[in-house]
Amino acid sequence: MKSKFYTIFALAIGTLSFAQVGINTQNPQGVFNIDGGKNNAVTGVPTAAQLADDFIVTTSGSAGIGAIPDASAILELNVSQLASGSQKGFLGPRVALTAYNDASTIPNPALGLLVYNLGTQATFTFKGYVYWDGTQWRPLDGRSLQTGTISSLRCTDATLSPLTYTAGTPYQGTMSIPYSGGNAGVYGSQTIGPVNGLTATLPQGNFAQGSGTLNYTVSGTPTVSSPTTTTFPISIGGQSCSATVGVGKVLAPGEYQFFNYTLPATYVGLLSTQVGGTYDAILGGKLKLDLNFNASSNQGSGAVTYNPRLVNASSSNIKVWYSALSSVDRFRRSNVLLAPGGYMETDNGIYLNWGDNMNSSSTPVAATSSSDDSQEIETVDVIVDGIWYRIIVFVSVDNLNDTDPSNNIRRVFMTAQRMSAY
Ligand SMILES: [Ca+2]
Ligand SMILES: [Ca+2]
Ligand SMILES: [Ca+2]
Repeated sequence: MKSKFYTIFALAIGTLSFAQVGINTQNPQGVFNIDGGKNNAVTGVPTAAQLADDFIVTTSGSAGIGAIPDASAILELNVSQLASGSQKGFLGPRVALTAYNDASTIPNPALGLLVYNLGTQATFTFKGYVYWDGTQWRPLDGRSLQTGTISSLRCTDATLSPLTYTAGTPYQGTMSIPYSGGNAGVYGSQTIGPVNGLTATLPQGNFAQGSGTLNYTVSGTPTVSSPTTTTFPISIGGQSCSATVGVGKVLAPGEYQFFNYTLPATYVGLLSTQVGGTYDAILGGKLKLDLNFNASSNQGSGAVTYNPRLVNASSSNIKVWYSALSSVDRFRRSNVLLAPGGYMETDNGIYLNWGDNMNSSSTPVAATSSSDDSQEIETVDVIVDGIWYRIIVFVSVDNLNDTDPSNNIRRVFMTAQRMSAY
């Protein structure tokens, strides 16, 4: 009774004398101060720790809980003085909105109104804080939560990076599929496959407003090797198509591709065997460009040491026409139906040797003859299933500027250009 009397007395005094009201305190801060813990200093400004259980309203109408509100804040909530294990959070209104643009569950929401959406309505399952932007509820990152739609999905332009995979070797890459006509709306996560041991996944996200690209993560251990393709059925944003990837690089009309390799000058065998699983000289997923080294190129001159070879790298027959012009010879065939794995050589052998200089001595020449049959280049025009490519093959032996033949290397340059639109 006694303490109540004093409190009421103090309150009355406060009200009369200073137009300030204190509850549980004779030393109110601001115009209204509840000292929940009744622990504030009787005079002076209470410490931050003493204010931890206070509710204060200032003369400007700002409110502070756990603190005298900062001058810049209309409302300050401060839990910094509460011990770890006893701290608290801000709990906003929790509602179950029915749609991204629901303006009736909360009638006429004010611009910037903030609520926590429970996501319990089947028509609007997003869980989290959302604010009203005047026309729709958006999460704090500002994206739209309307159902995402697109007007076209272009699987024909799907790309895979890295371009190729090898059976039995774990693969991780990205399949990109462009689209247009996006409404900036949201789409759910997807998992497609596995197809040929590969699974495509897409985390939930938002379409762009207009054109954009979907980036699926592709991972797994493939059961097939490129250029054998993998086809993922894609359905998103109201559009569906089949994305076929894994064929390898497909040149656009006019586009060049450079293939560069180095290998020992003494190696005998196929270039692709020497390079191994990263060998990528494959055109249109069908025609592998290979070189068959039949002898060491560590010779002076006059020896044929390799032959270019066109290989069917696909699992179906391919039809091939070619005409080859080397700097020594010329060859051609038409209407060749190559079986899967089958090959056709484009010359009777290409001169490749170390040539003039520096295997027993390093002597600059002032003048020399024009030819010694140590170097040759071949251009192959080839049509594969109706697409014309031009391939230029240039292999050199580099003696690395010393007189030791054992370190000599071959440098392989192959350039392929697609010469036709179809
Ligand atoms: Ca207090
Ligand atoms: Ca020849
Ligand atoms: Ca050398």
